[in-house]
Amino acid sequence: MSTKQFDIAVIGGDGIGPEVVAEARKVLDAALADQDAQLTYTEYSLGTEHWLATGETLRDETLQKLRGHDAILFGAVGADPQDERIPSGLIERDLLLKLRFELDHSINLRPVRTYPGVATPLASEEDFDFVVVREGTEGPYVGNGGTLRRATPQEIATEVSVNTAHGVSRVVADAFGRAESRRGHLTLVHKHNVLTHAGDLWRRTVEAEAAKHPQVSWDYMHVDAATIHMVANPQRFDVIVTDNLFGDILTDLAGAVSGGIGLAPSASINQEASAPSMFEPVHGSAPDIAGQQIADPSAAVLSAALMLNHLGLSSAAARIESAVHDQLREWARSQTGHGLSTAQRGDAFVSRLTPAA
Ligand code: GGG
Repeated sequence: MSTKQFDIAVIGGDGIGPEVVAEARKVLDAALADQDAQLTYTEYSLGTEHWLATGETLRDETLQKLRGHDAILFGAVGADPQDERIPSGLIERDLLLKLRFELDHSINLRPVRTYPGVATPLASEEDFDFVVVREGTEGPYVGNGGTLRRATPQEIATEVSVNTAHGVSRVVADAFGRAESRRGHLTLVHKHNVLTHAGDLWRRTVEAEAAKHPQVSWDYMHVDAATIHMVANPQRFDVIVTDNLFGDILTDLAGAVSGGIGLAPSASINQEASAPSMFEPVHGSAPDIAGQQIADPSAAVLSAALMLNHLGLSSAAARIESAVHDQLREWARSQTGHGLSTAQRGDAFVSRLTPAA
């Protein structure tokens, strides 16, 4: 039996990113031990420290090297807001967003669910399970805008939201495909009553795609209404498709209502497989708790499971997901999870892994 080799780029990034990614690697290696698949890792030290040391965020040569990997395991980025040595948002834009744009991560996939035994802040204890398909390469995140008369009372700042027929149609097609293989319902979230130009394109695109998927029902929801439903009645969602900005904000809320942002995984997918896809927790770098070994690695570990699924290693992915779910349930039942370090949590997930069939 020949062993399948996968070449993984690892970017721990800033703050708690490297800490949670180390646990994801630990669980990946344990899940694949004695299996016919093996991951090799190349660490890329990118992020705030790298910028402070070199003045560079992501060199073209580094980007080229990253293109050669099978997947990227990513931690988190974002400098400490108190750190005046680094311009605000520089690393997010010039590293994370640049990677998503350059590697054409058109689909930012963010599964949201309740976890067995894990309390949510919601009044209802009913479970829910939906997926947000966030557009990943357009919207207001493209950096199209400018400032005139900066720092004067006459200052003008613009931030243009770019929505192309190509970009919108590919994410909408992906979302309908997912709805088809799930519970058959799609919700378009936008704000087309005021963002009329982009909203019109999104709505017409969904209508056109819906005609190809008669078995999928769909509805439309303004983003403000979606925030209410996500808190009051998240069970109504199956697949949400939305733009880059709305998806970013909604999935933080979704993480919070599902039991905490520390449990929320994500995948940034290149649909054509022309470049590696990237797998990262939804949470950011949390500089206030960095280096203390108190970050929850669950989201990074669940993102690693998404990566295995993407690489076709679905049974190992399922074993990791079950290990995390079982351990979260056990911590909730026994009330013993609170004082554990990041590494102890990773160890516990490893110990919960069932042997491969
Ligand atoms: N692990 C995700 C992360 O580092 N997030 C920081 C952030 O600012 N993200 C913006 C985005 O996901 O678009």
